[in-house]
Amino acid sequence: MNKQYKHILVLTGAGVSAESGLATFRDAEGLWNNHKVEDVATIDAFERNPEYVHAFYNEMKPELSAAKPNSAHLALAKLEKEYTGEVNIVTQNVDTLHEKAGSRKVYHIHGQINQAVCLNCGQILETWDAVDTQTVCPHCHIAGMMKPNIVFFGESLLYMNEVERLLKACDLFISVGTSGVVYPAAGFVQAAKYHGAETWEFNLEAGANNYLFDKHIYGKCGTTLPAFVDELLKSAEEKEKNND
Ligand code: BJW
Repeated sequence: MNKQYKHILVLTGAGVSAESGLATFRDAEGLWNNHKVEDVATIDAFERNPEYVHAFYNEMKPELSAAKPNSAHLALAKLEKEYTGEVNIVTQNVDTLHEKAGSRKVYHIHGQINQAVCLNCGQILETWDAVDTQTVCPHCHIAGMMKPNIVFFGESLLYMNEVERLLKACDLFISVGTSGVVYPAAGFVQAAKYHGAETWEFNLEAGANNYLFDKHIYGKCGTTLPAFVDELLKSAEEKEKNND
């Protein structure tokens, strides 16, 4: 690796948490295997049957709360800590494994499982406990208006102003463990490329938008990412030594 990057932007998807034992969405044993997407992951579903949607996400909480970061999450945290340039993570995941690994600059564009948002006042309630249609908002004190802070199909993504700024600024864009089918996240690579970034894909296999990447590293990211991060850090160290 002979280039020194100043702004690295990492987009992660469910595949980065697969080696922590968490199901992905679209693989054979995927998260939605026993559920219809339109029953649990759309804003219409929530409006139609909030009890059912709350129950689906409440059921997931204990597993996600207990999950431990794997070597891919740890490698990204190490990169943020030790790399001379800036490193930001934009994650589609609702788990908190990047934070558990020690990453600080993490943007959850599809929300977080351990949060609920009040549809009356916008207040975020942070909790690993179950939230339901009786839950009272701690801010406006109205009951029955809390929604899991998860971005459903048909809803706007979170932190998009920040993400647009990061996409313009980055000179290396890395995508890890995402199938590249859900927009607008699947289009971030195109935006980064348009603004001049080098683009790398880490996945088990080619994602739907793989033609937009300059480099492809196929294999389990728990193995490929630590090797990539070590190489990046080593090359930065050598450049510093040689005063390049
Ligand atoms: C490994 C690995 C290992 C495994 N190592 N790799 C433009 C064009 C077409 C449609 C649209 C568009 N713009 C908007 C839309 C509509 C829609 C959309 O994209 N639909 C498509 C599906 C067609 N998007 C939206 O509605 C978004 N909102 C929006 O755009 O608002 C404005 C708007 C609305 C309506 C119309 C137009 C504009 C919101 C999207 C919200 C997504 N939310 C979800 C989950 C919700 C609930 C839940 O958690 O249950 O977020 S969907 C789901 O998919 C979840 C994920 O974050 C997301 C992405 O999945 P991800 O992470 O890629 O997982 P997988 O399973 O698909 O892939 C895993 C990958 O890992 C695989 O490739 C494996 O190979 C790999 N892997 N193990 C490396 N060890």
